[in-house]
Formats: sequence, C-alpha cells, structure tokens
Amino acid sequence: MSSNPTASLREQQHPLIRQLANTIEGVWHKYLDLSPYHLPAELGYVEGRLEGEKLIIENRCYQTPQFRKMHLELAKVGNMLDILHCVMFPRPEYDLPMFGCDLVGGRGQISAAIADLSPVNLHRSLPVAYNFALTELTAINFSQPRELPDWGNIFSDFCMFVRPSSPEEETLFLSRVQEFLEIHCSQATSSSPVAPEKVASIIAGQHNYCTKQQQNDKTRRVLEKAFGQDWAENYMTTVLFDLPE
Ligand code: BLA
Repeated sequence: MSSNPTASLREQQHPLIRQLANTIEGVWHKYLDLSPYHLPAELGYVEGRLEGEKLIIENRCYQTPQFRKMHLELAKVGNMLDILHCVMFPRPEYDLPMFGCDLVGGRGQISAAIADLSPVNLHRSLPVAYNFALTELTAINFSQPRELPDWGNIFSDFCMFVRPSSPEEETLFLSRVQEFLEIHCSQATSSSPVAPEKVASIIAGQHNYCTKQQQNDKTRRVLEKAFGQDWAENYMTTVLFDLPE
C-alpha cells in the first residue's frame, strides 16, 4: 500500500518524516480517488539558499471529489532543517475539518510535531462522527508537550503538539496521525454536501484557518531568509495557505 515508486527528498530526511510522508500517501491512495492538482508551474520543486546551505522544497498535490487540494510538502535545508508540511483543504460544500500536520527537525531530532483535524464550520465544532471516533482513541501522554502560539486557537481539542523524545514517542505520533487520516478519509468519502446556505460560513472558517496559519513567523522566517520577503509572502498565500474562493 505505501510503496513509493518515485525517489524523493524523503530518502534524505529524518526517518519520522520519511515514514510519515509514506503513511500519508498510503492512506490517501487507499481511501481516495486522487486526481492531480496543479500548483503554479514554477513552485512544484524549488531550490534556494539559506545561510550557505541549499534549501530544497518538493511538493506533491492532489484533489478528490471532497477535497479541493491535498498538499504534501517536504523541505530540507542542508543538514540543518528537515520539514514535512501537509494540509487537506475540503471543498467548502462539505462540512469537513481541515487536516493539518507539520514536522520540523534538525540534526537528528524532531523539535515540533503537530497534527490536528481542525473544525471550520460556523460553530467551530467537529462533526459528531469525528468527535465520537477521536474520543475512542486511546489517550497518549507525550513527555514533552508543546504550547501552541497565539494564532493556534484554530486547532481542536484533539490537536497533538509535541517534541517527540524517543523512538517510542515518534512511533506513537506516527500511528496517531495515521488514525486521524483514516478517520478523516473514511468520513469524508461517505459525507454529503451541506445545504447551500451553509457554504458561506465554511468558506469563512477556512479563510480564518488560512489567515491564522499565515501568521506563523517561524515558517515565514525560513522562507524569507532563503527566497526573500515577496517570494515568502506569495508562497505562504498561494501554495501553503491559499484562501478558498
Ligand atoms: C513551527 N514551522 C515551525 C518551526 C519552523 C517551521 C522552523 C519552528 C520549529 C520549532 O519551534 O521547533 C517551518 N514549516 C516551516 C516551513 C514550512 C512549514 C519553512 O510547514 C514550509 C515550507 N504549520 C503548518 C501546518 C501546521 C503548522 C499545516 O504548516 C499545523 C497544522 C503548525 N508549525 C506549526 C506550529 C508551530 C510550527 C503550531 C510552532 C509555532 C510556534 O511555536 O510559534
């Protein structure tokens, strides 16, 4: 299921990033009917320089009947920084949460591992079936939980944000993300469009999600240092967190 035909940046990345990238694509291929999503031509594979090191970004992007854009990005700065970024943007006709995940590490240690299914409807509540399935998952106690930044009020109560402190915790994180994705993809494929009058509030919720994520200065700083301020702004608002129509 998760065999990966194309060689990829992940082969040179932290094992947790490689495993998570394979897991994400494995679940996507298993549950969903994927079509290509075309990113702006020049932004699929990008190289820049950061503090003398080469920054490489590799993007893969798909769409399905329920998701307007499913984006998996891998990035690497020499041997200093390894990044996995993934967001699944539902089409606004569906009351589905946003799946988001970010892994950031360097020199053999993942410093930030975050994953969530974030609600975007008017009440900022997850659909009942999600709540039920997520509540059923066994609780995990990570030894180094991390504090969300101010803009992080978009995330749900099920959000995991940790510094994994051992191979065991890395495996726990990986399997929990797989569980999130399996719940999400199976719920999504059996969901129906909402009444037309609800679409506007879902668009507004996705808009809020993207606007908050664009405030992540840590992401912006890495991109600005390698590619400049205008490029970083364009990339954050058209590739990472573009606003829904
Ligand atoms: C943190 N993101 C970070 C950090 C860096 C990046 C360097 C700091 C790591 C740390 O504090 O240990 C950098 N992340 C990037 C870059 C890209 C990226 C350059 O994705 C892309 C090219 N970020 C997301 C998504 C989520 C997210 C989808 O892209 C969540 C679903 C969250 N990243 C996130 C959060 C932090 C973070 C909450 C911590 C921010 C903070 O502590 O201020």
